[in-house]
Amino acid sequence: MELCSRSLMRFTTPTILLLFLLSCSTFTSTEAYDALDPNGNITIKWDVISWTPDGYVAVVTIFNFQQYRHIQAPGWTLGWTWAKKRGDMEHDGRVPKNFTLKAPGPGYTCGPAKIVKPTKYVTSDGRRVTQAMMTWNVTCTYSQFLAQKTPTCCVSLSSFYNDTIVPCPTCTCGCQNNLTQPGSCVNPDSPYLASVVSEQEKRNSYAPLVQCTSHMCPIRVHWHVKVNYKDYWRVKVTITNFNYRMNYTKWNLVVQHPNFDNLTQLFSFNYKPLNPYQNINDTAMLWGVQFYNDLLMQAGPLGNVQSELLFQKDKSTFTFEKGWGFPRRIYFNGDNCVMPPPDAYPYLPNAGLRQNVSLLVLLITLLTSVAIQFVHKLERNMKQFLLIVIVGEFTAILLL
Ligand SMILES: *[C@@H]1O[C@H](CO)[C@@H](O)[C@H](O)[C@H]1NC(C)=O
Ligand SMILES: *[C@@H]1O[C@H](CO)[C@@H](O)[C@H](O)[C@H]1NC(C)=O
Ligand SMILES: *[C@@H]1O[C@H](CO)[C@@H](O)[C@H](O)[C@H]1NC(C)=O
Ligand SMILES: *[C@@H]1O[C@H](CO)[C@@H](O)[C@H](O)[C@H]1NC(C)=O
Ligand SMILES: *[C@@H]1O[C@H](CO)[C@@H](O)[C@H](O)[C@H]1NC(C)=O
Ligand SMILES: *[C@@H]1O[C@H](CO)[C@@H](O)[C@H](O)[C@H]1NC(C)=O
Ligand SMILES: *[C@@H]1O[C@H](CO)[C@@H](O)[C@H](O)[C@H]1NC(C)=O
Ligand SMILES: *[C@@H]1O[C@H](CO)[C@@H](O)[C@H](O)[C@H]1NC(C)=O
Ligand SMILES: CC(=O)N[C@H]1CO[C@H](CO)[C@@H](O)[C@@H]1O
Repeated sequence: MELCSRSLMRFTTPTILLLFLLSCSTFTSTEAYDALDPNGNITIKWDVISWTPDGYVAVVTIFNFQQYRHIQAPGWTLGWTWAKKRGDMEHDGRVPKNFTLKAPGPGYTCGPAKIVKPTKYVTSDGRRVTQAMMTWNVTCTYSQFLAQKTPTCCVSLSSFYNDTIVPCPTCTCGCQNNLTQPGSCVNPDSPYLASVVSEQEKRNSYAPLVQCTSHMCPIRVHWHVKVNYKDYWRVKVTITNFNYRMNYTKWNLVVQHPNFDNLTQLFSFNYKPLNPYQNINDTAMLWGVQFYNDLLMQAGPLGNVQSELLFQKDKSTFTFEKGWGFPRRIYFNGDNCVMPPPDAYPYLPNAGLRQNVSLLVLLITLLTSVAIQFVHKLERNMKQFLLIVIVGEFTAILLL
């Protein structure tokens, strides 16, 4: 990802020169254990490349091996302490220890520096291979629990088969509280909106300034089950930014749903299946199309991006019952989005009455589906007309 700076040079003590490289293994993933990215970690490689009379020169490379957790503005910081001089180092080299990685906030835990096989370098002409004098590896893993972050993202749900729109749970990311924290959120129609936002910008903090909502989250992901076809079904996903202080560049969404093994088409987002467990393809990473919607603009009329997903039904597993059509898990930029409680999901009308399928019901279903397929090809205003006619005919048949 682009959020990696190429190389950073830093002098720490006068005796040790460190050259920083941040390796961005493409668009690549962590909680200390994240079920969707079990091998995700950040690895710091510390290569001593030459000895100097009073110390050494080292190249420090940071590899982000996480599938979907990238480093956001204002960037990362790496800290460490020096171990006491050790007799087993031939030179007066100093061993770094107790690494702390902020990327940018807390959340990462780094293990000890381990001496590993020295890195080999191929010279630029490709003819010689040199090798580091010494190499240490440090592995850092992320834990959302450790980050002690309040949620930053929530999910709302709706469907074509039920009018109910299930909103994000109230107070997911905070509560509106005019008494103790006036100004904790902004009303979009406030005449002072512009001045509040620019005031906050001057303070130069990265704390979100959110639009007043019942959930108070900077990000909401809405999943709408839009259409049911014979062999396919269609979902519309909308990501809305409620934060007036953040343009999310290179955002990403991780979605877990069992039908991702048969995703047929995806509009206006990029897609990559994540296979944490080889043979289960139920998780996907979605991200924006460059120059089109890879930038999720700050709160306001432009602060949203959307896509439609077309899934092929697997007749043995597909159902709209029991909320099957809704996602199991959603992450925005690596952070878990809070879902509404399962018992609030929109459900199929008359779900309780379905056991008694009479011949009449079968007949109605058959005729309606024939009618609807036919009508699909016609204009919208024609549709109502035609449906009425067919229902009329149907009534006639019944009366006969
Ligand atoms: C760190 O991630 C890489 C790539 O996924 C993996 O090969 C390596 O084993 C991981 N390291 C640890 C200590 O988990
Ligand atoms: C490691 O660093 C942290 C924070 O800088 C400090 O609280 C802790 O005591 C250090 N641990 C060791 C073993 O030096
Ligand atoms: C040390 O880290 C680098 C970069 O991830 C990796 O290529 C190397 O295999 C690691 N060494 C060991 C012994 O894990
Ligand atoms: C907070 O204050 C604003 C304006 O003063 C008002 O419009 C809004 O309804 C208040 N919200 C709550 C939860 O009291
Ligand atoms: C977001 O981008 C727009 C257009 O580039 C810019 O006007 C606005 O100031 C940016 N907002 C933030 C919070 O960076
Ligand atoms: C999972 O997805 C990968 C990559 O698209 C594909 O190669 C593999 O066959 C899929 N496996 C299953 C079980 O769908
Ligand atoms: C739609 O789903 C809600 C639950 O979210 C339920 O209370 C309501 O009765 C359902 N509507 C119909 C028409 O079944
Ligand atoms: C469905 O049929 C069962 C018996 O076959 C009956 O007890 C039940 O009341 C019926 N339910 C409805 C909604 O008609
Ligand atoms: C209906 C359908 O196409 N099902 C396929 C979904 O994907 C799995 C795994 O790729 C296939 O085995 C199914 O046949």
